[in-house]
Amino acid sequence: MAGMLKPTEKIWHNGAFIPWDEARVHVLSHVISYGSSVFEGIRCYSTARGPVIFRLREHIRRMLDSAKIYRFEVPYTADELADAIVELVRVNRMSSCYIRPIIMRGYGEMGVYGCRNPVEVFLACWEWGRYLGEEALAEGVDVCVSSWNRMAPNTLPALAKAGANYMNSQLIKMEALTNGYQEGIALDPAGYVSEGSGENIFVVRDGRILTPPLGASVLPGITRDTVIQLAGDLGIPVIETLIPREMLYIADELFFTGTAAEITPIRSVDRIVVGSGRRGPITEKLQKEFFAILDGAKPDRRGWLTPVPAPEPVRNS
Ligand code: PPE
Repeated sequence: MAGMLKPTEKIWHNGAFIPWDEARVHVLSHVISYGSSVFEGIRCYSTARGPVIFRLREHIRRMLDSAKIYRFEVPYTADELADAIVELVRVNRMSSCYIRPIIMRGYGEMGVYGCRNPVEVFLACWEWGRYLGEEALAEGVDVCVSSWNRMAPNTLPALAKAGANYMNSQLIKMEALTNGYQEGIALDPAGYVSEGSGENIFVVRDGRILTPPLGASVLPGITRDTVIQLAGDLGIPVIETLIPREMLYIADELFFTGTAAEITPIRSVDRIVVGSGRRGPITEKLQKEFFAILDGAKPDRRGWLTPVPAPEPVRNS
């Protein structure tokens, strides 16, 4: 995750491509004071047949769901946003990248209400490497249980991927890094396992996979859904159930899922070694299946990949 953001050429703003440096908002935009944004994180992978965007439709659907929860009126359809995102990757000539669509309430009135402020839509992309460090995918990460809980039901809606939720994520992440861990696992308000600051979590025990249900204040992760489907294909049972904290310590395997984190093994929790202390066999099997689909080695059985057409050739004059 370390390293400065490396600019790409263009950012899409309300229907037009503008230069990276011109994608600005006014400091008194509604979003700055009141956190009124919803966003997505999407990955585009490089394959022999060109770049492919992973589960684009599902990400756009979740963003429009987030917007609906917060009464944003978005002046673009899902298809328009999908086309714009494909075009974004194409015009920036990316072979692989991370895509960040953002919808926010802009500049206009002050005050909490916000519904009379303009809704601004930005689509940006850049190169983003391994989220939890270079070795994380193979070696696993060391994590803690956070002293911060996820949001209580009916406070900040967890099903919405809203910018404001990430103030809670920041508390979890800052505490974890301050204490020498790579990530924190938050519990829900009842004390059951919820999720990482930016990842869903899975527990493997006795050949079965457990993951917290949506009611445990988790983001409905698209990688979470992917892993549930892939485990089904591999004949590994998955149960969505409340998970007590101590199950983390006695798990055979633990792993995070997320667009940025992909499938990252967890090798210790609160300095208690998980299983063998290295990536477990079920985690590895799921990773292999996941990456085989992403790099085109295995067929895209469910239409998860959206191809990006080749960019215009660079003309020498
Ligand atoms: N929970 C949270 C809180 C979360 O932020 C993410 C994604 C997930 C679960 C996994 O969801 P999905 O990506 O759909 O599988 N976190 C994004 C933001 C990371 C960031 O630091 O920014 C991501 O992984 O892109």
